[in-house]
Amino acid sequence: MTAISDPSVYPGADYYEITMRQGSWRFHRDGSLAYTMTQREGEDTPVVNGKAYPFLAVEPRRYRLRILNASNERFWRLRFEVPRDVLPQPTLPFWLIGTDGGLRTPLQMLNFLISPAERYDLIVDFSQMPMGTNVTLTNYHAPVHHPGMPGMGPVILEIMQFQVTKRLSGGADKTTPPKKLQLPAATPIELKPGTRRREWVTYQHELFGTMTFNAVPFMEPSQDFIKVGSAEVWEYINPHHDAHPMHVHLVNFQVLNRQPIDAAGYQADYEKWLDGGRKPENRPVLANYLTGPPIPPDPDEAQSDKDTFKSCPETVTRIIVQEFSPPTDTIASIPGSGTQLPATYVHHCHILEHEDNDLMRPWTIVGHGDHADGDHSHSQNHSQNHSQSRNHGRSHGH
Ligand SMILES: [Cu+2]
Repeated sequence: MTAISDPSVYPGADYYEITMRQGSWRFHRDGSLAYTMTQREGEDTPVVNGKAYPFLAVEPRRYRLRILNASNERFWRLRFEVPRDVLPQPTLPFWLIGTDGGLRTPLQMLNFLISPAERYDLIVDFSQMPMGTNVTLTNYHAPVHHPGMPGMGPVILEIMQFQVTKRLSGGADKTTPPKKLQLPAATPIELKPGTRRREWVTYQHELFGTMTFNAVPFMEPSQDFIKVGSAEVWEYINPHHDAHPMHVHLVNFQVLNRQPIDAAGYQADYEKWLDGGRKPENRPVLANYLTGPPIPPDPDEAQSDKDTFKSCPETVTRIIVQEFSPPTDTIASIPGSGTQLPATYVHHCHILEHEDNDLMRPWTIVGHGDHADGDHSHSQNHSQNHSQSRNHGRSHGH
């Protein structure tokens, strides 16, 4: 990714830059960390760059904030709140200029939802804030889990403050207004007819039981073979009540759409299919469980390249990958440093307890002529297992 602080490429874009690793922890009375998965319900203390409820003195100028959600389980809906007498509206608009897949066309926003491991690259303009104004980064309607349930887990409303107390240095803010920034736009990936679809079902037999993709444990060898250079649509079927931040290694992708499903019906029939020995012809056909039309991606997801996305509850979330191509050329003149095919990568949920237990699977890029499972593609109801179909002995994951 090109640094936008390079004036030869992006004149006027050398904003003051702050990298924010934003998470949340929970502390015992003696200051030690509580493990929220077993000891307490959810984190209750916002932490930015290692400090709880911090503040930062800023100048009345534009800042570039590069935000990583480093929480283990908390989704945030972030916005910048200002005192009532400062603006006609209670929140300060900002510009989104990049996501985890790189830079994008600037988009003015008021708030955004960020899941663990997602990154958002923003320009926030404090130049119209009177000296002494406190701008508070707040979490709006986002409980511990997403979407969560009202009253479940501690609520965090305020995260940190930007205090406009420093004098403007250098005489003036000479940076480009973000609206006029010419950044590389993410070209929408075109969905061509016949693009291979692959289903990833987040499967959990019962609450607190093992979580897997397609009821196959992580340690089982790869069953998914993708022809090098090909495009695919991956359909993440989530029949449960919480969202998962899914991360795919190696490739960037775009969020294509989301579509609501009959979650209980799908889960029941999926279990029946597992119990019946996973016969390919009996696998539940996703199209039969759709309960509404496709929903376009959120504004921050549209026209953005991504490597992490929200797999929403009771929903199929579709992502599209333009080209599965590992770096096969020699890297940094080191002989043999390029990737050799077949090459196996992983994708996983970014909530640590989910990925370790066992919501993570390998997938493999194969060369032309190598074994590939794309031969009976172009349908939604293919078996993930095809000729390798066998019951892995742990079909229930409980
Ligand atoms: Cu998860």
